[in-house]
Amino acid sequence: MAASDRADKSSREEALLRASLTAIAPGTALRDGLERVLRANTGGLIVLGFDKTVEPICTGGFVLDVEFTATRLRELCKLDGAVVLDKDITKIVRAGVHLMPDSTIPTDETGTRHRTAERVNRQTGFPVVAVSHSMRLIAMYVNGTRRVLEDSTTVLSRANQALATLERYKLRLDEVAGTLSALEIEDLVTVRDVTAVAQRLEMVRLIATEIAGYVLELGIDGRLLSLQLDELIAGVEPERELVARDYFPERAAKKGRTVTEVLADLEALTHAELLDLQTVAKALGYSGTPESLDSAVSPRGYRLLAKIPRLPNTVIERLVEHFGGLQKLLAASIDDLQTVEGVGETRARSVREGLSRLAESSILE
Ligand code: 3AT
Ligand code: 3AT
Ligand code: MN
Repeated sequence: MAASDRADKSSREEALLRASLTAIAPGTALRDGLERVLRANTGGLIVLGFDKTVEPICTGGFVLDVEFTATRLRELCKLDGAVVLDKDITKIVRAGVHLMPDSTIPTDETGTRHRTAERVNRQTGFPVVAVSHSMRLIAMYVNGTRRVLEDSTTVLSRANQALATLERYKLRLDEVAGTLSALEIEDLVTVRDVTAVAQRLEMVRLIATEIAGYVLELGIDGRLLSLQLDELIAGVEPERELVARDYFPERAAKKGRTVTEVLADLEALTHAELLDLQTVAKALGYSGTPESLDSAVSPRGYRLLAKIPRLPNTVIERLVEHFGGLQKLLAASIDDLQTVEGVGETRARSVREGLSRLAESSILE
């Protein structure tokens, strides 16, 4: 398989996993129904989708076409066999069916219900849920792998630990970003300072992605977590792009690399790789040798200009293009600023004042 096909497949699988976790999360009728089956202690085998790949492996049972409800699911799981739903989980299409998936499909499970669930998922691609009678748990087979559904208390305690980590990472990010601003004003930035900010931004993004997974899994029980997450990561995504654009090396641009690629390369770094500044510097487009970390660099000015209130992006673009760097912007008079298209006297004044305010508040400690 080509690398791009593999990337396609894994992003499709990720999307399916996200959709399945959302469909089965606390607060949905499906989860309510599964909890009822678990309490009724009958066990259950539920296929989350019906099409021409599912139909031929359904034998026996009853053909239904009724609206999906949690209580109907519980009643129908009292029958021997599987329940088949449509893929949007709005209808129950079959009940009491004996599923006969291809027996050559490998499975690691032992019980017949779980072996069937794994095989049907692998064969049809639809998620399959097994409510175990003997083990008292709900497992979902998605993309050929098994995920046990945990109760919200367990997931929340893990999520809260991750949230505490995120808070610490965010504090550290704010520190290094503040230092970078001060160094930019003084024109004393080295590759190491930029890389430290990029590193912290990615670490925040990584842990935020983990928490976003918990938010999906928690459904209605994750609302508070979701609010806390949004508040902590507000501005992080734009900041990643601003840093990448401020320091995108000319040399990399000449080789045909783009800022989008820089961002994708940063995103692809694992937690272990992020701990190594040289690897992060390389992703940013620098050579990444130990000496190069100490070489001086200057920002274009996107990140600091973005801190000036009510300055449209188009004007920021023109200002950077016209002046070519933050130091020239800082040295520009109101008259100089007005030579840029779209910058009248009022705007020139607000840019001038905005930059002066930033310079005053960013004094190195
Ligand atoms: P009971 O009257 O409930 O004992 P049944 O025909 O209703 O029989 P079930 O569907 O309840 O059967 O299945 C009971 C167990 O039988 C589940 C599984 O451990 C075993 N079993 C069913 N089909 C097979 C099979 N093809 N191969 C091995 N074991 C099977
Ligand atoms: P438990 O953990 O015991 O609930 P298991 O994987 O050990 O699950 P069993 O062999 O005990 O599974 O079978 C339990 C029931 O699962 C029996 C039957 O109602 C259902 N079942 C098993 N295989 C199929 C199948 N191929 N199609 C439909 N229902 C099945
Ligand atoms: Mn069993």
